[in-house]
Amino acid sequence: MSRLIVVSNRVNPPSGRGDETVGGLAMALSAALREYSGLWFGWSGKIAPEFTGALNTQTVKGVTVATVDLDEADYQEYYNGYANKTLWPLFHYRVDLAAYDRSFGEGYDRVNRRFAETLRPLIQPDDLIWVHDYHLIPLARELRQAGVRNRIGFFLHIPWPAHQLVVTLPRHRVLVEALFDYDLVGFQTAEHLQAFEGYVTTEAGGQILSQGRLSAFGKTVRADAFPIGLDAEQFAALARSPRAHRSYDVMAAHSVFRKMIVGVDRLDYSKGLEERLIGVERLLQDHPEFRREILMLQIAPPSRDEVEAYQAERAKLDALTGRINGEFGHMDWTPIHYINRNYRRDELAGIYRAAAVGLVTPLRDGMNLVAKEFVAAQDPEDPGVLVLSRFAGAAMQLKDALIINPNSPEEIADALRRALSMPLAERRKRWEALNANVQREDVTAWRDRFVQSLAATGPAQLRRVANGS
Ligand code: GDG
Repeated sequence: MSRLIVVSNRVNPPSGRGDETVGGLAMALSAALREYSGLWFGWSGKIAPEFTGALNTQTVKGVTVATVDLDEADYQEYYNGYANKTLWPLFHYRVDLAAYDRSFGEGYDRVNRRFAETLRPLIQPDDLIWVHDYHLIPLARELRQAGVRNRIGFFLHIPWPAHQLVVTLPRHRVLVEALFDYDLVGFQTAEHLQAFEGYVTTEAGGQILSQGRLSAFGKTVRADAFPIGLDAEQFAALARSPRAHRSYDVMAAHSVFRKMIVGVDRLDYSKGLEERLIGVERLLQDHPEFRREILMLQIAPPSRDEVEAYQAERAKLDALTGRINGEFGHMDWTPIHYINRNYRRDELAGIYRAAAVGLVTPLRDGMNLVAKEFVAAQDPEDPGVLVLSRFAGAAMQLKDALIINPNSPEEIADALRRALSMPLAERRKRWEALNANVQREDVTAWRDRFVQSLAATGPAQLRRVANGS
């Protein structure tokens, strides 16, 4: 009889109040943990004077959560360092921003070892363990060394890059070999899976076996694509909630006689925010008929603002917004509304619904849930149009969006022009196809497929609690 243990860098289960503010992933994982009577383990987000390994365990809305504090060196070397200054830029094709500092790699290994040591006593013999994201790639290796024989799966939320990029990482073989200590490795898209296979066959001298298995380093692992989805039905319901109505009304009143283009992103250089603004600028330059007719709302809550590259990105966006507004704005019209604030999820849903165009332009993105949220929030009678970068994992599924290359301001401007002028019948047809995909391939389907694939790598049966949801 198995339980499910989820491990992620940060742990953020629903609080019991105001679930509208909790992300879909947290909700979906919590639901899985309730269903499989499991445990969620990770960093508390707190920094202690020194690492003690003391566990803080509590049960929140039926989900048992166990967290551990890290120390300052862990935070700087593992989190700010190897995770956010080395792996994140490299895996998003920004070799120019990737920092290689020996202390970062040491901190990364140390925290993974500390996680393994702290988690080890909580594991029961047939628990399934599901590890999330680039912060924790070596966790299975550390658990195996501590004698853990359970089935362990890993899901990478961000892209797996082409092998030519992976090899720019010092000790890349060690990192990739660590993935072979899992039973199942999941990627967002077939493209990321193929890139991983490319590394295994060309760099590691490995082989692609049958049934999604790969062999290298004297080990085998199952690897597959599991595109993550949205809590789609819930999100569509959020878009009809009172708070969403209020934010919808505010935006509708604000953009009266104008069409709104919306962007929502963590302030991150991978999201193509500069390229997006330059695309809007190009629309205003090349198509003066849209001046005063549109309004771009960009919500960009700051993230990782201790990392220099994020500070630099913020400064560039401040300057770019000022330039475009200065050039095109009038006393009664400001083309770009750029806001570094976090909104509630239900407010976001209303904002998406009030927009004529959702503009999603990452230069690289594992999936991009904003694109799916925009679709789920639309009014079926009068849906907005999604303009989506081909470099978002979501573009593999959302083929009825207007797909663009975000490096081309002309392509963005052309797609915006087309979206802003699109007849209702075409908008509806495209939206229906997009929404069918978003609703069908939702977060529950994703999570069940992953957990079942992991369970299928071994003999134990998952125990579902009788009234689990
Ligand atoms: C990683 C991968 C992959 C944004 N602003 C606010 C807010 N958000 C929410 C969005 C959305 C989430 O943040 C962002 O999700 P994304 O998928 O777009 O991107 P990452 O944060 O980079 O996530 C990504 C994802 O993992 C899941 O696997 O898709 O590729 O990079 O849900 O709505 N939420 C609230 N207020 C805001 O102001 N409440």
